[in-house]
Amino acid sequence: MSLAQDFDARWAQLLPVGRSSETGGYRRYAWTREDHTLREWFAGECAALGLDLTEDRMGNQWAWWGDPDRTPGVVIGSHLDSVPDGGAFDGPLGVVSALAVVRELQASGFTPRVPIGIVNFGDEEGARFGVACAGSRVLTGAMTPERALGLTDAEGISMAEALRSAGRTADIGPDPAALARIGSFVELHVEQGRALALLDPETSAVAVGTDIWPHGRWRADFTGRADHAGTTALADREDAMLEAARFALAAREAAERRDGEHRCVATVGKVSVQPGGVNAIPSHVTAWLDARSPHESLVRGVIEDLTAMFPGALREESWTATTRFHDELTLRVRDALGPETPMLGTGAGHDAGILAQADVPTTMLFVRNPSGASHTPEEFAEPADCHAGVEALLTVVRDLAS
Ligand code: HGY
Ligand code: MN
Ligand code: MN
Ligand code: MN
Repeated sequence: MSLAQDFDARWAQLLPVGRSSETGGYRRYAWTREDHTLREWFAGECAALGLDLTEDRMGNQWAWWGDPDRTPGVVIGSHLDSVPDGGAFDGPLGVVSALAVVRELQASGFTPRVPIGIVNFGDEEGARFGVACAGSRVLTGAMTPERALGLTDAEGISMAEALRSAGRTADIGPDPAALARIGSFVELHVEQGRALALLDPETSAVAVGTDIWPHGRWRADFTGRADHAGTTALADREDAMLEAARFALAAREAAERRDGEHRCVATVGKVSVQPGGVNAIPSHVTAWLDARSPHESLVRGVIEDLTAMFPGALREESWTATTRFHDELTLRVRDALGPETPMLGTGAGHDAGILAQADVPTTMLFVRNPSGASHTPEEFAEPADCHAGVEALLTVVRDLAS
């Protein structure tokens, strides 16, 4: 079986899991039934390749070809969870490619100089508990276990409870031993903006990552007073939604003031309204803000503006500083793929960024996405470009593990 055929066969296996028949999008949240199915699938595929499967203290899955005690090794992989109504590629493309690469290396009789690992990071999107890259943040110590366990989902279920319901222990924590096994990490990922889509279609379908924009998530709480939507005069209302609406507009304007050549974006993509009745005046609204820019000072400026306008409302949920991938590794990967390979920074967050922050030599490969869209079912990569991505990953792993 060719590398492309093997990739296609694995890809097809994943497509039905957590897919909405209405939108074609995916809902694969941490520690749910879908997540369990995906973790079992990953474990099964790794077992079939004869890999040694372990979990770190946060439940991230690691599969090693070669003796894990002879590490540090070369690690590839990504995540299998999704945002609400996400696309098929964000995450799974990297995991499926990694499995196909290892099978190809085995079939071709390659003898790795160091062990090769495949990782499936848990809870990358933070779709359920609000903090993105929760798996890698706890692994590296960027988020404390106490904080992670206390995060709650939309139903008020804490991560601690979710772990227990999934039949797991809540004894999570940083895992320096698991981290020390990673000599280098290369995460292959679908491109999530217009950058590669804007390249000439004749040029490379694959780019090498250079950096991740600083980005963060904040939560803003607005309190009003519940009352009857029909009988309460407008003048007599304390409607929490109005403040939340002003907040969303103010966030947009604060980003716009800083946007331009230097790019700055802010998004209120999630709100929760209490009591949540069509005929009740909102007594409480929580709005979540995501803000990013290539320049930390611009994001900080947005937050300062909003803090001044809405005193006491804002609370930081997560912050990731500017991340530059490992220069030497990035250049080596680029050289392995050819000097014409484009280099690309990204406004999207990744587990690779969290590992880079923890001083693990890390870089990324991006596969062209002609829609430029992501976190929506419109996200797309041509099969030929996916195959080019797997080939590129194969080339890189051969180089790094020889
Ligand atoms: O939100 C993000 O940037 C992501 O894709 N995890
Ligand atoms: Mn994503
Ligand atoms: Mn992703
Ligand atoms: Mn009534």
